[in-house]
Amino acid sequence: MSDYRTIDPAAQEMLEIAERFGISTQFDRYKAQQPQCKFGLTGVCCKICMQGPCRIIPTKKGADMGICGARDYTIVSRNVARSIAGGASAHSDHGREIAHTLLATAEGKAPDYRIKDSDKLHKVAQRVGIATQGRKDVDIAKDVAILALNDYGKYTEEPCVWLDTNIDDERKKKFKKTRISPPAIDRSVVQLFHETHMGTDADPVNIIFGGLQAALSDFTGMSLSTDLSDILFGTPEPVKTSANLGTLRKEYVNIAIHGHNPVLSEMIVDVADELQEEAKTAGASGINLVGICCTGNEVLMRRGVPTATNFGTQELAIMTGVLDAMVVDVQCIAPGVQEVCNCYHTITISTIKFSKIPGAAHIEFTPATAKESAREIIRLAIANFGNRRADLVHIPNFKKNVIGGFSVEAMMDVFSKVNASSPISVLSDAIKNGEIKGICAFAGCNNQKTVHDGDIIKIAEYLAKNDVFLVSTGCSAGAFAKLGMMSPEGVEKFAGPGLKKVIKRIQDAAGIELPLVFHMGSCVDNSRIQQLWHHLALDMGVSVPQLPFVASAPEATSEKAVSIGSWMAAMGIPTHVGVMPPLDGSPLIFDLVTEVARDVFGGYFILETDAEKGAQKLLERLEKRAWRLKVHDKASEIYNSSTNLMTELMEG
Ligand code: NFS
Ligand code: SF4
Repeated sequence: MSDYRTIDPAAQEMLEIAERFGISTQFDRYKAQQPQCKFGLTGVCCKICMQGPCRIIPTKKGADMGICGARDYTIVSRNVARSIAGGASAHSDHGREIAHTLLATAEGKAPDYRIKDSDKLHKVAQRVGIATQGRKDVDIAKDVAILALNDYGKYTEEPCVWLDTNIDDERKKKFKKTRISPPAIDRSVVQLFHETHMGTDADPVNIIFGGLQAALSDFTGMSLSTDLSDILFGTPEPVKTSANLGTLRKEYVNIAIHGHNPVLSEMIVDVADELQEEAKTAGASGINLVGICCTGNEVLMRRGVPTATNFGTQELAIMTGVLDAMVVDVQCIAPGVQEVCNCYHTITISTIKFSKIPGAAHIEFTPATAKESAREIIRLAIANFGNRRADLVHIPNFKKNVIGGFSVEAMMDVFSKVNASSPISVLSDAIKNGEIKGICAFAGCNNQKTVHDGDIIKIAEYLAKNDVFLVSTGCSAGAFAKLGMMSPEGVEKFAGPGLKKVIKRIQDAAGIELPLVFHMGSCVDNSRIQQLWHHLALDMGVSVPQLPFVASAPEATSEKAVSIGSWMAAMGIPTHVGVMPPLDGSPLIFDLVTEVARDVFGGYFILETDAEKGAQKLLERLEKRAWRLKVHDKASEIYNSSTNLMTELMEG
């Protein structure tokens, strides 16, 4: 096959098998959907009321408006805003589940969970203003959980705690002035659906600001999700593991955990340890767990579980013929996995009341009966081991070393070996002395509109060569892990001289091997990336829009990616998206998010589908911001002026 639509060699191998057996995957169905509807692609299709769908045709008299009179800019902004609401719902509902689990744990109603990271509990409590002195962990945890749940539905107007305690004063003022600080997570999502209902808001700028308010509530939900997950399951520390389909093992009962919420996957990991003997009785050598998508990232970060693959290639894991169960919870589970299961012995097991797939087995999972359900799930996988068909077994002999587990705490711990009094200065000093040009965070998904994993790797290679420090989350992190860029070999192969020097310096001082791309977790852990830039900005004495820090989602796909990108831009980060979002049907909205946003927030979108150009633009932004920092440092030295006054006018 010459027209590979992935650069992952293991996936290429499996796609050949799919072709040989005539098994339909996302790759085939993308082709089958062509040509995709241009109205939808550019965002000018409206079907929010039953008079629709209305499509904007600028050249046709009368069709330049919807039936109700909505213009292209109203329709495009409404559609984008509704995507943000979808993303914010998914992330924040995931966070809510964790908060409820923490509360139940503190109240003794979830006996299988415990507070694993007391240190983080105390730090979070102090940050959000909950007393810790002389109090028991369970009491503190209860207060923290209730305060977090309060961010979802409080009736007062003060800012959400998990937003307010994570940003600097400059951003607080900015969000207040632009009126996008969410009153509460749920309320901002509901309000946005109201705002974008037929015949409510027609003002595109107003709608986009409503969208940004929901995007900040998305941030609020994910930041509390990360905090409370760390409290319950431990804050990630550097860990060695491996990635790609070669992590599946023929002699073992292979179970893939796929989806998002560690409330389920942590229990599966615990119980798998317990049930190793039962697997042996069934004739296997033991149980081999692998992760897919963000659950993969969660259990890689905390437990060192290998990653099998990411979003675009999830179905291919089943085609190895050795996957005895795919356990899923919520989000990013392609229903197509069940189609592939129909051709193999693999059972997909759904676990959440509101997330089922026709044809899949369902074993309900609740925090109150966590281990019991986890045992039942794993036993189903063990029982299925004997149903394998030897003639269908094919495991690509491809896996890469991974060093992951870089929470901000872990990173600072490692950096502290270079600079004990101010670990974060390891990065700010390297920026100031020009060894690195800045930092780029890779986030987001796989998207069939590009070559799977291709642009993620291409852009990272370009930036690494040009001395940009790289961090990553989500399915981008999956790509780096699978293809060897989260390893010391990646540093040797791809880092420019300055970046190599910095990584080596840290590595030598800390006495541990370091990767080229630092794995910071799942998509909700983009909150860790925010923490990194927040600390860096404080350390450098500037506000976020002056910081040489950019983000890139070369293969953005989900609504969650839209909401993450939106809060990143609102926080002051130039954010590259490598797939055209459905908004170029309105030149006004296109300008708003790529240009006007820069003047208002300092952050904005770089919409560029050509990877090489995207990479160049990201580097340019970093160089420009780094240069401005130097100019302003020099000027403040000469004139002894205060810093922020100078740079107030130099954002973006
Ligand atoms: Ni993020 Fe995770 Fe992957 Fe995209 Fe989906 S798994 S939350 S949305 S596809 S990166
Ligand atoms: Fe058409 Fe207006 Fe209804 Fe949208 S809201 S479908 S533009 S009539």
